[in-house]
Amino acid sequence: MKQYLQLVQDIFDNGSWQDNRTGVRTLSLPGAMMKFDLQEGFPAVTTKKLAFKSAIGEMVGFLRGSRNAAEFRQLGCKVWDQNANENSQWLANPYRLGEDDLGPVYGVQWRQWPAYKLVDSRSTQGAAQLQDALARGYQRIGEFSDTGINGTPTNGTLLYKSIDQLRQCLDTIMQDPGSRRILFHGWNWAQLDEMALPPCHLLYQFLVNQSRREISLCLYIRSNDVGLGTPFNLTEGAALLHLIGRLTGYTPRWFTYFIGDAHIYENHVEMLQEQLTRSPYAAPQLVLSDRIPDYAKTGQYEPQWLEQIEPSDFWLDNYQHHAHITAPMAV
Ligand code: DHF
Ligand code: TMP
Repeated sequence: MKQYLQLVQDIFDNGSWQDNRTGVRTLSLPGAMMKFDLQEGFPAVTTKKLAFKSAIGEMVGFLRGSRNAAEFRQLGCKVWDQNANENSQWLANPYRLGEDDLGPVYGVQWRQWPAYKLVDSRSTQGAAQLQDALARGYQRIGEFSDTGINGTPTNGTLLYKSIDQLRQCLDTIMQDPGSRRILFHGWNWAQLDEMALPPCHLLYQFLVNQSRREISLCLYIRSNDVGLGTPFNLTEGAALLHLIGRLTGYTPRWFTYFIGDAHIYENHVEMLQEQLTRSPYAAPQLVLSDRIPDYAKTGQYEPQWLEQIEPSDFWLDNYQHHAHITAPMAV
């Protein structure tokens, strides 16, 4: 994986030292991008042993809407334990539901984004709006009033429903593949204060090429720990694109990975310098279990597989890698 090593080198060459909430300094670079052709192979890091099963377990937890480190552990992924149970600020957060809770992180937002709708009392169409919203699954909560930035009062009837963003993306890929609006988002302002960690990978956009029968993904990560986080996030994004492609009948093609703050923690410098001395191996291939229906073969759209997927449905073929190395995670 040349691009990963190039990113590491770029941060060493052009990054600057920054302080942050964890107390472990980082060498940081504002803005970075990597772009992978998944037809050329799977973007697994080869200059160390990738904890592939752990990364896939994390992704499966997201698909199931998990918010609890114990559920991730059951899926073979221990990486959330520290964020759930070892950060004193989070331990003191009144929204924390107890041992192992993470708050409404990734999966909750992906599958159950809490959405509110206000039927403005000034609207002459209030009754029609209310009826329309109720018909689309919103529940009426009560009356509401607020004062906006310019002192204009807003009041009316408040409605609520949870939105399965990921399912909506799949449905749109099936129904309107030319859409440029097939995306899901994790940055929910209303709930950032209820989370153990605000989302790092937060915007996923799918792009369909109908004539080539290909699907691509653009992923935006606001903050990326290049030593530990990036190898996982690359694995998860690429595996998700393979899965969505399988369920909707498209071949996974371009995976474009954008980073806001790309950083190397001070205590990861040695691990990454060691990786720069190693030559990357050819990319492996991702294999998805035959259990997962291929829409291109069956013609049956079965989105319920998003919840039925297991970590054992994914494996890497021809994964050649250098020796295992790791480093501590900054909490
Ligand atoms: N905090 C920080 N500071 N960096 C992160 O990357 C991060 N990632 C989180 C939660 N909080 C975070 C979730 N993802 C590891 C990998 C991904 C991850 C968290 C931790 C990690 O420690 N990886 C080790 C061990 C993996 C294993 O054996 O399961 C590695 O060597 O890859
Ligand atoms: P921050 O919220 O202060 O940016 O800290 C989050 C840290 O976790 C930061 O180093 C980025 C890292 N991270 C990833 O790189 N990838 C991930 O998937 C997660 C959850 C965190």
